[in-house]
Amino acid sequence: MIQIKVSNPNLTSTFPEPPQHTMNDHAMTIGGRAHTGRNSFAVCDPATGEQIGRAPNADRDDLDAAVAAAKAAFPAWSRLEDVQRQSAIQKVADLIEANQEPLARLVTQEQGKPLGGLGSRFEVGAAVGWARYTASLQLPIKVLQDNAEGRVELHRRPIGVVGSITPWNWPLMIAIWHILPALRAGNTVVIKPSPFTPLSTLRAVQILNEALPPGVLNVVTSDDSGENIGALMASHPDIRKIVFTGSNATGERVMAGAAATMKRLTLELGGNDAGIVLPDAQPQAMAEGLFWGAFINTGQTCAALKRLYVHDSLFDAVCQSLTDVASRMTMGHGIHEGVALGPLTTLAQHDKVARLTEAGRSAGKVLVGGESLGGRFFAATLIADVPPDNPLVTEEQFGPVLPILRYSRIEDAIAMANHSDAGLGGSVWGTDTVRA
Ligand code: TXE
Repeated sequence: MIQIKVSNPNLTSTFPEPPQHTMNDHAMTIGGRAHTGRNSFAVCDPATGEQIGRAPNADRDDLDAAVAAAKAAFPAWSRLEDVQRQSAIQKVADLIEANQEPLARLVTQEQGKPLGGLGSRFEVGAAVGWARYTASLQLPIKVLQDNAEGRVELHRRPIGVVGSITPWNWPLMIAIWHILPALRAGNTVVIKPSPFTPLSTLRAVQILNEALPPGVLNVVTSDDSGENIGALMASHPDIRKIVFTGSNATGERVMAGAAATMKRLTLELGGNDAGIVLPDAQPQAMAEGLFWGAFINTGQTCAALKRLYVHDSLFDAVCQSLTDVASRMTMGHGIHEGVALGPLTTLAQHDKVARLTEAGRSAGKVLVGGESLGGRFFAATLIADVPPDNPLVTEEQFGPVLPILRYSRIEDAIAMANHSDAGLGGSVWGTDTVRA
């Protein structure tokens, strides 16, 4: 065990010895067959920086082969009876469930979240749940109008090849969110995971192919160092729709790239969710819920709580109870049981969190944490009385740092919460749920 003490005496972060990795090469799946590509790139464990495997570095030809395979598989897959696709997706859910533990370990190794708690076992379990839910969906013909003037029906039809581009924060669950609704509706898919977390997607697609006809689901991986495969997907003439989860800036590029081919788009981009604590809330009772709302996956979650507005009357009590919870959390290598918080997945993300923490510190009061613990580890940090126009409040920190702001009139809290051009969610905390 390596123990690291940071400036706050309450916060002791424990770094267990890193596990031994087995070096694996992972293949893409194109047309139901393993495909290694001409080159490969290293994938590293964010907790140690050490290489845990290599992924194929796809070029334009590999992408074209994957799209061609998906296009060729589309007619037969889209003509199947609906119940046949439902049963294939049920089988997919069974396969993910049967491989839950190895997939969870792969997610922890390449992404950093702990195995337990709200970590990678939770992520793979959620993927199983979403798969079963998607399989259960009915796609009935909907009658929109049926009267003397006429009858109008809504029919849902597949559109062809769907391209999926995923990020590194919840690589497996987001892959399942992208892939399965598209397949369920009769489309075929080419997925490209983030270069930081390609291994769990490569493995999951291999496994899913056991339940699917060849070409229905294909995967390409790239480290974006040569031709940008995501950008090529956005402009590809044989891809009819892109589903993308990632940053605003890349989302804009996907939209621009897709314009010439008039693709349909689903873009899930940055979030900056506000939480409002009402005067009738119970600080101690809600402290764990608030903490995990913000710090799940070390804060690297699209719809995590990213700024907290607390009523004056219980500001100090909320700060204290949140500090107590944060101080109890163990940070370390996620592969070890008992670790609650892992590292940031990328160095860029670590540096972004450090920059925004400095901005928050310059204007507010650090209650706990406030600094890097070395490598990609950053201490769970709470900063009180941060002004509303501080970058830590206005930008998406996407890390383990929560600014806490004070309000006295609820109208002001609502105005501050709404003063943002970002999504994605929000929360209100109190005991009177009708008032909340
Ligand atoms: O995302 P990118 P990054 C936010 C978060 C984070 C920031 C940057 O704030 O700090 O984004 O993360 C592929 N055309 N979120 O740099 O670049 C890329 O290979 C098409 C919030 O990792 O958006 C990867 O597969 N695709 C978000 C995917 O886009 C391109 C979750 C996402 O990478 C491309 C993740 C291009 N030109 C980050 N360039 C959330 N809210 O959930 C790269 N890609």
